[in-house]
Amino acid sequence: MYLKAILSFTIFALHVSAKSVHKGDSDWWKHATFYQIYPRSFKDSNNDGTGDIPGIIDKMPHLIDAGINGIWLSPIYDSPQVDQGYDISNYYAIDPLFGTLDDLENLIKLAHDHGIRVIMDFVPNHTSDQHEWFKASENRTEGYEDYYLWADGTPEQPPSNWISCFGGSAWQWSEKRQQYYLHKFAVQQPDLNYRNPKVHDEMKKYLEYWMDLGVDGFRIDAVEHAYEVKNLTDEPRTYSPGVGPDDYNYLYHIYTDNLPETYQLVYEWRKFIDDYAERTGSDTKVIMTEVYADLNTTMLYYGSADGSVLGADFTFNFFFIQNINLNNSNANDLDAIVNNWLNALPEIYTSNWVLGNHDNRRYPTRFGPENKDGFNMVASLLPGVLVTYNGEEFGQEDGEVTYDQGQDPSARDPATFDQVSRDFERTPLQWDNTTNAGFNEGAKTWLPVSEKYHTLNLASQLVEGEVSHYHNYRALIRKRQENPAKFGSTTFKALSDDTLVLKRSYENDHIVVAFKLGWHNNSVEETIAVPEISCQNGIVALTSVGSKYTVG
Ligand SMILES: *[C@@H]1O[C@H](CO)[C@@H](O)[C@H](O)[C@H]1NC(C)=O
Ligand SMILES: *[C@@H]1O[C@H](CO)[C@@H](O)[C@H](O)[C@H]1NC(C)=O
Ligand SMILES: *[C@@H]1O[C@H](CO)[C@@H](O)[C@H](O)[C@H]1NC(C)=O
Ligand SMILES: *[C@@H]1O[C@H](CO)[C@@H](O)[C@H](O)[C@H]1NC(C)=O
Ligand SMILES: *[C@@H]1O[C@H](CO)[C@@H](O)[C@H](O)[C@H]1NC(C)=O
Ligand SMILES: *[C@@H]1O[C@H](CO)[C@@H](O)[C@H](O)[C@H]1NC(C)=O
Ligand SMILES: CC(=O)N[C@H]1CO[C@H](CO)[C@@H](O)[C@@H]1O
Repeated sequence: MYLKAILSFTIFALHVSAKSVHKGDSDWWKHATFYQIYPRSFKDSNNDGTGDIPGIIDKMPHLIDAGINGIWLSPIYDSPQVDQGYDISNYYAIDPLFGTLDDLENLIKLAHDHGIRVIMDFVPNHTSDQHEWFKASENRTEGYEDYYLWADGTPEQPPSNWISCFGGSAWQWSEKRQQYYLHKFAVQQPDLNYRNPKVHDEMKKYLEYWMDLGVDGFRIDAVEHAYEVKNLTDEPRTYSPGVGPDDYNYLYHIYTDNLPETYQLVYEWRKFIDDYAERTGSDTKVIMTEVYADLNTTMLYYGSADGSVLGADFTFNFFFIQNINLNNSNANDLDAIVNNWLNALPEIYTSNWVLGNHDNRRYPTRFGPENKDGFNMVASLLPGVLVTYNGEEFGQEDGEVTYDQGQDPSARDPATFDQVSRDFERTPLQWDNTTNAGFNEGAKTWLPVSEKYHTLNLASQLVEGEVSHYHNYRALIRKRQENPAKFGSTTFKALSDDTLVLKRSYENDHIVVAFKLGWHNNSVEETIAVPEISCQNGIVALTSVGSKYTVG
């Protein structure tokens, strides 16, 4: 069968149904959809300008309706909020900005009542400088001396040339201790010393505390930064054009990033968490790791290929984020990214697909708004786990933020604010077209609400019978639970520079996605053979917004 004249930006999924029973069931998380909530921006229940845990509780009906299986909460722990909660001053307390421990317990209970799991962010790479451990360590209080990475130097000459991810030297002089401490991020975020066994014990205590409270797993933040070489050797220069000596990319991070000890640490945590689950008879507690690295390095965080050593249940697949962009990519690039990943992943492990998060521009901005539905179809119907960043389900786009309104500590230079700032993808969720997009009751919001909310909001996409990004997302989440999506074989390939096909097959049951990309804003019609659609009785199950096809 030929698909004739697929109009530009037309995407549709074809589904042929034939009832069949699958054999054996897998772990709950292996086909799950995890939904990342950025709590500051999700829903502000007390009108103080910042989202909070009661706000998440208010929006539980939406999460249930969407059909997601788990929420992952970006950090809500006690924090001076220098880096929006990634600078933790107490791992055992909830920041009052977000609510109380009772609120969190209520959220966990409510979520569990609806079959939704709760994943907490685990931020092991550093603490806040306001943490008691740091105060004690700086003071050389007995037992705490080596909780952080301290090194000698003079106020003029730091121990090495290492650079912080936020720019400038990664070393900060402490008058009090008369030594330098390492900070891979902000000055207020001293790095913990993982060569100290006491730090390992502290982290296990922390994991256990939250598992006792009922959380279903952890997303481990920035784990690649946990270790650096003992001898503190200078890193070599990259000699990249236009990159200054304060810029993180001035150096190759061969001595501070993704050291072999880092995988060992993940393997150690995995064992600890698995042992806990076994001891308490609970379901698998899932571990997801955040690592920006090449494909081979990324795979090492899963564990060994034969499964004799296990690491994360999955480590985020950031290749859509790292390797695809609107201006320079085409269907062949997508084909390569997906197939390279699937080929590199040892068979025993579970794949995962990520389009965006709180650290990268929203995907409609990176891939073009015409491709919103197409990418959701591909990401949700490829095998394995789907991770959705809040707002992606209805196609929220980047907000508009000026330098003066910016909150991101990594974007301190007005000249590079637009390239560096992560504020654009963090503006409040656009729930409806009322005041402040329904995020709160009108108080000034921590980041401005995008002006796009008048037309781009969830409520406008709930109209029964209309094709919308949200209706498509919701349908896809359900389709993910059908046999071809769960257990089927996978074909994903470029048919031309602008067209792709994804086919999942399980016995006589097939799901086919035909995707015409809108990369180049090209509205030329293309006639193309799609041999993957060979069945006689296929029906159009979903169409993208703007498609000329109709369901049925
Ligand atoms: C600092 O060190 C002194 C002397 O060891 C000790 O008495 C004091 O309690 C310490 N302060 C903190 C904050 O640990
Ligand atoms: C420092 O340690 C690293 C890793 O062990 C090693 O590759 C490097 O050569 C050492 N540098 C010096 C100057 O000893
Ligand atoms: C990645 O691993 C594969 C298989 O072990 C190997 O063939 C390939 O050269 C590696 N790629 C890089 C960039 O190291
Ligand atoms: C893509 O190209 C346009 C036009 O040349 C340019 O304005 C825009 O900044 C580019 N976007 C990216 C992400 O490079
Ligand atoms: C606001 O949204 C509601 C429901 O989504 C819609 O009925 C109404 O027309 C919208 N108003 C404006 C001014 O867009
Ligand atoms: C696509 O190109 C047309 C004609 O050049 C232009 O009017 C339209 O705004 C463009 N659309 C996008 C999404 O860039
Ligand atoms: C990769 C990365 O930068 N991850 C996080 C590690 O911690 C910093 C500082 O708190 C966060 O900003 C990052 O998001």
